[in-house]
Amino acid sequence: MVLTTQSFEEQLTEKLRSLRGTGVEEASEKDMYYAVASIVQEQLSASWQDTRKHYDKREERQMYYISMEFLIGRLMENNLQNCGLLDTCTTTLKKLGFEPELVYGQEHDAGLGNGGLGRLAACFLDSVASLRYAGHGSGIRYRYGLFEQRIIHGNQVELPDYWLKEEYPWETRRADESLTIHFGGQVIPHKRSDGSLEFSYYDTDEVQAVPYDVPVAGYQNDVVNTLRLWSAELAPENTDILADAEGKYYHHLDHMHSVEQISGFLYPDDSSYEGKELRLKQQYFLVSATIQNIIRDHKTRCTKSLKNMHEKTVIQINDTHPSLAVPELMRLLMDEEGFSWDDAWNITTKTIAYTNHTTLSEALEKWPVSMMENLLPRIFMIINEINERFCLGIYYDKPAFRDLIPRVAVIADDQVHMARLAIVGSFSINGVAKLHTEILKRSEMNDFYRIFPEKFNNKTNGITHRRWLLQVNPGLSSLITDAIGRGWVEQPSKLSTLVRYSNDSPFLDKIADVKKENKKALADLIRKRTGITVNENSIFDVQIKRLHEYKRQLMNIFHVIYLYNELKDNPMMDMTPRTFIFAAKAAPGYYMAKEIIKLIHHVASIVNNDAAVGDRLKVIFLENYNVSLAEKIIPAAELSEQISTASKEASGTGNMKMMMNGALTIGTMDGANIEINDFVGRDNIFIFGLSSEQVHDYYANGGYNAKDMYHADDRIRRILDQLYGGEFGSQEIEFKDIFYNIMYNNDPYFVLKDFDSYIDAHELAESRYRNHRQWQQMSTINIAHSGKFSSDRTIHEYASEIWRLSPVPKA
Ligand code: T68
Repeated sequence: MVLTTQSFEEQLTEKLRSLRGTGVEEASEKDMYYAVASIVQEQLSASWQDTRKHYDKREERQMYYISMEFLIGRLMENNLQNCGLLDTCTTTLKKLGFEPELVYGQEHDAGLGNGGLGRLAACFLDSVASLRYAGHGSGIRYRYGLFEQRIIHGNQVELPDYWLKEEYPWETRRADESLTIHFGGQVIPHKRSDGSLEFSYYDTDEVQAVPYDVPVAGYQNDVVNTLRLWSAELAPENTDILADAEGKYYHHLDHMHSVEQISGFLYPDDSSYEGKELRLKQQYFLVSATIQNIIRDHKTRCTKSLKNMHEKTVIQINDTHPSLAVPELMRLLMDEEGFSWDDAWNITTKTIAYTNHTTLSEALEKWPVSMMENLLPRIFMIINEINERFCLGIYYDKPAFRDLIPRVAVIADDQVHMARLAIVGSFSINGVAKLHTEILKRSEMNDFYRIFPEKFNNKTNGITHRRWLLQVNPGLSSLITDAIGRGWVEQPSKLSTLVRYSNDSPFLDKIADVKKENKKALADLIRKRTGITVNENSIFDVQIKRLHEYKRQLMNIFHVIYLYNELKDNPMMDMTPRTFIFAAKAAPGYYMAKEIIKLIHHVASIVNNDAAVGDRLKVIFLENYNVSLAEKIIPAAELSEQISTASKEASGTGNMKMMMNGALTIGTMDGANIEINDFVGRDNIFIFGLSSEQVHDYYANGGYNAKDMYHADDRIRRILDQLYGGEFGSQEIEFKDIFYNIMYNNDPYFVLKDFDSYIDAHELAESRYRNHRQWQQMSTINIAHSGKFSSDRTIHEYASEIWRLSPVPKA
């Protein structure tokens, strides 16, 4: 039911009174926020129930997306938009004297993810619902999300992100659907009458998994799917166990205190794994709760028997973090449902599909056998058997591959290799961009590719254009709609018709006006948050993403130092003013990343305060990067820095978001940049640097000689000397570890090697920028081709090629 402005206002007044005990006049923005949220939640709830009932009745296949991270950010505007109330609400709030942005801004970001992988999961949920697919998200309701970043004297300081401090209006606790998860204990085998074995468990520690459901509304289509977030609680029957726990008093006390830690916090590493037992507990907790839930769902909507489970269900695991889904499904099918190994294996390997997000070796998860055995004894037995059968299978059935066995064994060197477990136990393995999938096939997973070529496929990432264009950039969205109609909102491929406007002067002028407005808004935000006034006519050059050496924020700041040096040497230099905007969190234990943050701040403090430079060069670091901040920066970006060492960035998704908002990419031939380049053409992107093959060859031959580069290139030598002992160092701060890493660790990410071509690419970008019309044309062409990077396209591909799902017809 669509609400009119009048009835919306009436409902608001009523909600303020009943929920917050206040009237419009005295209401705070927070009161208003909760009142609006309650209206929206009510609007969604009928469709939510209908969707659930509709799915429960349907025997058709359903998809479950298991992910340790869902970086959903704020939901208010998204939900308002998807139920068609955004304009009504915004108008009403204004009429009542409220600033809508301030009201929506009351929502604390749900930061239940680190970066790209978690945000991808959130974009996928939006597309799945909007395209009417029966898909569910399953994750953990961490009490603390990704840490809040503060910068103190240039140093990153981490504060806990207690996002649930105030009531979260979108979730519904469903204690009646709680499930029990078992850890530790003993496994006892028993012989059945037919001689086969069955297993029972004793002395396990029990944890309740309590689901909290968050609605995922499709775009104005009455579909409301569910993101189910599991919270760990002590099982009620366990609370008085201390009395009769002979000799186990301290064990139980310990257990009682540790249970809630399982969903306590999100691990803040986005590119390396930490072998902490608590992380393994989190993984098993999520997987066991999800798979038990799936089995329960199957029994409700299909048959009591799970024989046909693989026909009715598909499970996508987001990276290897949920790989225990393989042995857990085996366990439940065998131990609880009475299936034989072979039948259970047949079902499992036809149900699970795995997405890989990285080739970085430090991110490959491995768990010590002893840890797995103690924490999950039955699961470990099953993994052992999976491994034995897999290795024996190769030995006898594929003798040509016998020599691969030590490299593909699921258990090797006393560790369980999670990627190998995921590959062996699934029917599909996909990379997240063309190049990434090729690298998996050709090198990182080549052994497996030779054994199971049919399992490998590519699904290039995407982003939801409804959040990342329609919602965050209303100016550009209405300009597009005025030009080509509203069809692009439901069919983003239609954005390509914008190409026609790339020679249309009035349109190009409007594109420029919208960008100008967005830059002004960002400049205001920068002024509010940092006190720095930036030149609104400067090029807004943006690099926003997690801080990692491979992403090369260091190369970006070196370029800033280079420009600064140029300006100092030649004060009359004709240069288009630039504002370099950074935002990035470093993993708390990642020393080099934190040094780079410190360097960016140090350079900023010198450059921004040099009167000789004035407003021709500014360096801005916005702290606490999260989804909401990205939403403010991206519409104002003009140059999008996607400068990873080629082969290292699996895909990237910020590249897509900025392109969709009219920024031009300066980037390496890495990840999805390659596909962006293919679509927009070389004239509409600034490509530089080594190719992935060249990088690969250098690594194979021990790298290149960074010291030679230092001696050969005056610009580089000057910058490095300035860091260590020179004017960018000081008594207290010297960036000697950055210096040493480049000089004596041979510049592992090729910052110096790519520097010259990076400068050239920037010079080309600057010269293009000077020709305003040409820049707007390039920008328009980028927007026009960005429809291919909508997650709708990605989800269609997953649905037709992996999940074999069709959209659910209207009820
Ligand atoms: C990112 N990976 C890729 N990982 O780096 C990026 N890792 O290229 C890609 O676009 C994106 O995934 C989506 O496919 C991550 O974000 C993590 O966040 C992560 C978290 C925990 C452990 C390991």
